[in-house]
Amino acid sequence: MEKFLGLPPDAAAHGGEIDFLIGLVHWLMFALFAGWGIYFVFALIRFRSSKNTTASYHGVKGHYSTYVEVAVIVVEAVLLVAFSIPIWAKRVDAFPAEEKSTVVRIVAEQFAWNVHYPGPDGIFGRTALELVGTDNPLGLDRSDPAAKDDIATINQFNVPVGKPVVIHLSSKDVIHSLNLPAFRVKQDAVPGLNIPVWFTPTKTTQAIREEMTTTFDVSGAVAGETTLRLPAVETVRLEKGVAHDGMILTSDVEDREESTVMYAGDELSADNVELMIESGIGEVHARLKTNFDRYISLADYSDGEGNSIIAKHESFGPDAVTELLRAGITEVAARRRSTLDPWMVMETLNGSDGSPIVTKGDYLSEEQITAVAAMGGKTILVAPFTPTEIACAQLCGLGHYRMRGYMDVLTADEFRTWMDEQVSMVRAMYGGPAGSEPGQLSTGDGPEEQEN
Ligand SMILES: [Cu+2]
Repeated sequence: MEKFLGLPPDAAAHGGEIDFLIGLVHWLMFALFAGWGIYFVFALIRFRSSKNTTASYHGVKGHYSTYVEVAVIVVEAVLLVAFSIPIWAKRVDAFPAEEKSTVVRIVAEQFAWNVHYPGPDGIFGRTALELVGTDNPLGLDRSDPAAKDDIATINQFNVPVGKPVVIHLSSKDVIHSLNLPAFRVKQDAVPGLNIPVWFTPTKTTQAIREEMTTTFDVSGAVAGETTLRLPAVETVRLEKGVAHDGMILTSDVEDREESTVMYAGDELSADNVELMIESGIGEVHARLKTNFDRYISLADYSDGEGNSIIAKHESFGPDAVTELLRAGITEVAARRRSTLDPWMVMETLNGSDGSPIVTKGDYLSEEQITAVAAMGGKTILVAPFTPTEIACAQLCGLGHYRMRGYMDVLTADEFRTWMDEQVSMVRAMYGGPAGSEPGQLSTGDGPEEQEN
């Protein structure tokens, strides 16, 4: 059942229990669904109107429905008492000793995850509200001796494998939710509360990638090469009350005083048309708002003066399309963008001269896909770049979708090396006499945000 549900890879010591329970709940739901479905069909046939011209006012006389209800309640009670409550109790009561764990504070904010490590002394430095600023999102007081070796990162959460992780979770603004799918952790972060959560990572992020390795179809990606015909620029006569749905302006529109009324890219909605007519504008240049976001260019295109509009392998944004049209370009060589999800290359492929075209650990780029296809390659082994990311599981604001942290489970050695680097960096800044400079920050080093 767990396989069938398509759960994310399980990389936590307690993950099996959670998955088992999820499986049980789904079996119960499946039984109820099937039972109700069968009864529904039975009722449709048994009580069809042609055989039952008058309604029965007596209803059910047998006791079967009561037995079934009792049975469902018993099954649910067993699920709750025998499985859910013991598993939950372990999560919230049986915390590991902090000396034997990786202890961090995670402070959520719109729209980032601030991670605070206590450093080698194991003591979290003092934080103060007055010190919170863009350079010091945790409000860490570096004049406190315990704070001098504290590490603060933004959207980068590194932990060693095989050792319990204890997170003290809080929030600076609204309710967020720390979601670590691969570690079966989901906990709301509530302003004013400090909520502890814990888990033990059993696999490194790289081991999860190895597990999730799959083949990327290079020849399929390249087979989608095509010529895109850009929508023609039309001259549109504006008439009061007439909207041109699906059309956008291709140049800024100015009134007689040369102040801009509308910008290129604005839509020809009824309101906008009316506004332009009121400003004395009779005609505009516009085009269909065809969207080529999902395509990448297969050539460099520039305008008459040689300024680049779009480079090979870049995505087409709406501005690029308008600029191409302005430069008189109506057709472009393109293919569908094939790397909507960030992939990590899992095998090194060498070209004919022996130098690598793609290297294990690379972020798979469109350039590399083209290069591998050019040397006759059909597939590349790839794995998800961020199989262990942190997602916010609360709709916490308009930038919610940006609230992603990169979590990396490292080997003990890799973690020590990373921690040593961070500590020496912080010591270099704060090791001397007490200073009041803001905290040293490292930000997430995951793949760059994809434009959509
Ligand atoms: Cu959030």
